[in-house]
Amino acid sequence: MSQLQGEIISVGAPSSNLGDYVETYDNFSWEDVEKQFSWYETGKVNLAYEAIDRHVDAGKGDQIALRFNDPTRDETYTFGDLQAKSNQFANVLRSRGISKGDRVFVFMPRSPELYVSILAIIKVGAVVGPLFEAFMETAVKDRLEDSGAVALVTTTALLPRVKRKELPLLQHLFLVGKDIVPEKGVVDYYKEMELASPEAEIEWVNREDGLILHYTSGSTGKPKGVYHVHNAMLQHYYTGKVVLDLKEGDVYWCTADPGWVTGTSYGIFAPWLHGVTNVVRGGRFSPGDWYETIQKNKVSVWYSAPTAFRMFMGAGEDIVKQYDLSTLRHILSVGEPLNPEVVRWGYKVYGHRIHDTWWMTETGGQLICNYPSMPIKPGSMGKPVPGIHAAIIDDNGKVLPPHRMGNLAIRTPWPSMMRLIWNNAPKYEEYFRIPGWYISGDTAYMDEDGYFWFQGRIDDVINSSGERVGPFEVESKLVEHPAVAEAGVIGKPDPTRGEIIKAFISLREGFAPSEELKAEISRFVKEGLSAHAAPREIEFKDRLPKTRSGKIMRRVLKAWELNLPAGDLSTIED
Ligand code: 6R9
Repeated sequence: MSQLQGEIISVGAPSSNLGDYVETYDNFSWEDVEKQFSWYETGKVNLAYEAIDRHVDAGKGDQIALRFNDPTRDETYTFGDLQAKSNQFANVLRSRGISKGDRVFVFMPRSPELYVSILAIIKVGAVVGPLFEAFMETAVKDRLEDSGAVALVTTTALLPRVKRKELPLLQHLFLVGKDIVPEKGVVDYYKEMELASPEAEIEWVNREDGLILHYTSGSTGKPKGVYHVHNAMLQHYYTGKVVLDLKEGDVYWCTADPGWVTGTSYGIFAPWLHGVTNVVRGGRFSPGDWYETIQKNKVSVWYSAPTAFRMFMGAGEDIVKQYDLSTLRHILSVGEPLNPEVVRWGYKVYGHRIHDTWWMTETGGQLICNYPSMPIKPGSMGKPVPGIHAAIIDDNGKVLPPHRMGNLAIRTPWPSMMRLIWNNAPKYEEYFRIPGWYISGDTAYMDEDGYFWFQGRIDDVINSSGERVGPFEVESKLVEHPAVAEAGVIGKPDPTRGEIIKAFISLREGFAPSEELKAEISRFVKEGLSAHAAPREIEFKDRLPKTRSGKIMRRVLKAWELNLPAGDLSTIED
């Protein structure tokens, strides 16, 4: 495990909002962060006001808030435009009786209308529920039903996936599209927007009032509704400052869809709380189109995911040279372990360190990060951000010393901590079963310098002949092999060893599966990491099962292996 340590990339932090790297944050206080918000003086709280209207009131109405590109649209909106449009839609919502506390869902591909809708829902004090556009019938129904949603904003194309007859509480459908047939409960989005006034009162709320409900899958059971409140804006703002390093004039691009928490906390809230230009790109991943997005929009801060960076790595260096990426200042990653190989490759090819960040839907915002002012140890998630206290604890709540693997836990509370699992108090309490701590469900260890190293989900850790093996470490090693594009590693039950390590591998362009290659890859891990970490079995696959946020679904691999049902697949890529 320790072979990754000691390797540090520490250059390249010329400027950072956190100042020079500091070891302690004795002076940190959330109250200082509160002072950044207008409600600190006025007492009037609403995240949408802080994200949009406040900038207009401060004379920045003409600055560009949103640059939207997809294969069919290329549009720019100022903060003034977003203020007017979100006011218009707020008025449309109110005309149908939508008010504070109602759950209103959005179900559409990335588009300016999606961002306007989310802002408007928040403006009227309702709780927004984002659904990923690729959800099919059951996934949509489960979430609308569980949350008791009263309204849904969707497109004519996605409408067939909404089983209205089975959802008695769903009274209003706001439809984005052409030729909408008038019908009870159906509102033509474009038509009503044209008629609506661009002026609207904001619903002032309390900091503890509902903001957003994100459904996320656990290892078992149906997806859970993770409920966040307006107070989360403290975390969004603060991490936007010290982790994303956002500054006046930045052009920021977060590649996540708002159906996932990264696409809202960091695809909407953090950048707009800072008043920077937010780039949104619709459509599918392709290395050329994505580099083109950076070049065309002059992106300076880029937040993406390991799966994308691995695909860029697979696409090679030559394509990078065809684009001007010189505007980039800061690159970040989230969602799954960022392999050291990818950090090294990014540093070589982009000239920037890719900064890993760790957090979860439940945490609402970034907690453990490589912030720009600190030296990076490739493979580590970094250190807790100021204001956050993280530790490795055992199942009884005892804090473990450095290098001992255990539960990654966070001292409660922090501003963006989830406040509820909708309709499921027992599930919520499970996370807080050890008094004073939030138990993440991830395992990790901390090194002597206070850096955290991700090991796996509790249920993914492999025990082979009494040796604990974190699948991430094996996967990281595997993708360093020139033939390996992606790898997923599971523990396969074995009568003598408890479990053996089995790797599912997709190969890079130009490599063909063979027994020789299997042996060579296994030897590569044995020689590069350790004998007990080397896969005893390898299976080549054209593609690996992934969630739409890019995580390799080890539990699906495990189900394939054991011939078991794969469980809830509502978040699988396709
Ligand atoms: C933001 C987000 C959360 C789970 C989390 C962990 C994994 C996220 C990671 C990471 C290793 C990182 N995860 N960031 N693992 N290194 N930097 O991804 O939320 O979709 O709820 O997933 O993702 O296992 O517990 P979410």
